[in-house]
Amino acid sequence: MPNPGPSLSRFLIEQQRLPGSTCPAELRLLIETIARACKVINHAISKGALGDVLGSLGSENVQGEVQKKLDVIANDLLLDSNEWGGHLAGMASEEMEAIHLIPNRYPKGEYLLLFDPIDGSSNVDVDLTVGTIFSILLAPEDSAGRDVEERDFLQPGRRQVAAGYAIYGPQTLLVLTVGSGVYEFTLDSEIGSWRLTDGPLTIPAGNREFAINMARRRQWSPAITRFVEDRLQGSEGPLGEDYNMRWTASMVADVHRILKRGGVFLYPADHRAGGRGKLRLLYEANPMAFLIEQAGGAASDGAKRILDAEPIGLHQRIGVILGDKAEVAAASGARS
Ligand code: P6P
Repeated sequence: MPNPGPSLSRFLIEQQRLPGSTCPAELRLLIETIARACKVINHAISKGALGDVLGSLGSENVQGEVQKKLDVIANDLLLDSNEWGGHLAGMASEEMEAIHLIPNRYPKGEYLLLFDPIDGSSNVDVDLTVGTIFSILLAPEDSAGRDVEERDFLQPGRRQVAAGYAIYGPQTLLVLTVGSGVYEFTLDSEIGSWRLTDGPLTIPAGNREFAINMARRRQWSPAITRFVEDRLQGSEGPLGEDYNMRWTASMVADVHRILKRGGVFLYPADHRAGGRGKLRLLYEANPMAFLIEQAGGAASDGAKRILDAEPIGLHQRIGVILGDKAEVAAASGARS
């Protein structure tokens, strides 16, 4: 990889020119708009206390979670940046109960954008890595000529045309797929340009690292309990090898680590919350599952492929096990 590699725009234009391209011009322009918004979000995060962006608003979002100032700042930035471009028929966000329609003063497009504006936002106040997750769908053909409705967003993840995340850590990165592999761009903040720095990414196999919140152990299924116990026993147990554990409380950070060095992430459905788990299907699990599968990994809810899950609600939750194929299979009940 030449360092620095091509800019995001040049990369996407070259993808657009490929025979059988999965990145038409309208999608390229939409992704460039999202990437520009993520640069502004990155700037807001980096100011921290100097920018009066830390702390909570005292309100709760539709998830019943305390809203951080940056949740709302990032949400509004993504809405304002994307609603005028003419690429979208509508948007949906973790921070908004209902979908967001494109104002009539702007042209409408054929795509639907779903996002978690700041994933892991509780980490911001303690200067830990957070991210923005996004998923892009095509609006159903029968929505042409009418306002889109929530039901138009309820598409299985296999219908995504693009997905990605920005990760605001020691570097600021954009990781993206349009269905032809996963590519990483690093923000050159001196010139404000995303530059290709890695890709196509392939999850390294055999990395013995698992990511799970051990504090929820009493709510796990027997299969998950056995999977984790086997790894905790390490070289003294049935696997005969030691494992390491990581938990960042930021899905973007855990998924990025897995894309770059392997391992497995688990936020399984547990006995609370009706057994559906914590993570949201449409704007967390689906985009991450698309990226992981494009990088040669697997993503399951513990029983079936996440990308085949048929959504029944905009904010529905789902169990998530993703990363190294063999580890996902083992956690989904197949004894490793
Ligand atoms: P817990 C952040 O709130 C998030 O949605 C994911 O980014 C993260 O993986 C998970 O929840 C952390 O959950 O229960 O460990 O705080």
